[in-house]
Amino acid sequence: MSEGEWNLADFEIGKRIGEGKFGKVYLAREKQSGYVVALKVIFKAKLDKYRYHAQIRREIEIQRRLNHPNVLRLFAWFHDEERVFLVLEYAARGELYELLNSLSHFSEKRAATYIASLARTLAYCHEKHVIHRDIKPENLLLDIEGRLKLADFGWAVQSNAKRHTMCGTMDYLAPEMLEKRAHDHAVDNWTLGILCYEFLYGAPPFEAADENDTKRRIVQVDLKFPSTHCVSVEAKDLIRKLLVKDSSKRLSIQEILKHPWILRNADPSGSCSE
Ligand code: N15
Repeated sequence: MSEGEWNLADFEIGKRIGEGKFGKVYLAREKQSGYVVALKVIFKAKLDKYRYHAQIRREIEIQRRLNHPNVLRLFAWFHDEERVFLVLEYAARGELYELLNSLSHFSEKRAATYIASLARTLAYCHEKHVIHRDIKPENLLLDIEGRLKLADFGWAVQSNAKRHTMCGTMDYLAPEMLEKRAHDHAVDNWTLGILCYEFLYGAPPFEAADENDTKRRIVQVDLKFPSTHCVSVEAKDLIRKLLVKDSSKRLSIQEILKHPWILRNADPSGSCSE
């Protein structure tokens, strides 16, 4: 697909494959090339003017600046009177979240492979001064080869200074965001710890009956490793070194990639076939 002016008539629309905050996602095929994409349809009426301009435009700008094999591509966008259409990369194996649900939890090999590939992707984003801030299984997709694709930069920010704003889903939020303190790219490293735990145990570590309890558990770093799951000492070591309250003491991305658990378990190809 090349750059240019696109419109809805250029696409054959297939089944619905997703539903997000702002719109529905359909499988679609560009008629001339036969190229299969994910077409996201956002009704302008569902966005007030401020959000439309501020949020969507910002997301488009962020996505445009990122060109990495593990970042879901935004190929083009266009709009008509009522709708905005985003032409997105199609990830054939769908949501990581679904896979985690169906397997209950991942093997150490699979978990380490995803964590390593996320760490490399975040290193790239951070280099481009983008903090994702909303990494969670729902925002992770898998391509035809089982490689991870980071999608949805709905909460991402371009980081030139430390930020003070509050947003996102509780379970994945770092203490400094919950406490509305200044935060930087280390919030994404915290989230890697949360995800690593969730991949291995099937549920995030600070899950609780209500949001206040979750928040309390996060700010106290009330971390427990249930013995019902057989998780290696090295995996727990990595999780403990990421879920550290003081953001300056968390493992860096480079240290994650050199951690013995990653070196021992992660598949360098980034896809897991077991
Ligand atoms: C404003 C703009 C630049 C934001 C760009 N990012 C997004 O819109 C984030 N986003 C990505 N929102 C939805 C998607 C999305 C892309 C959702 C699902 C898919 C997608 N590509 N491929 C899929 C997909 N493939 C599937 C295969 C099987 C079952 C479900 C699937 N979903």
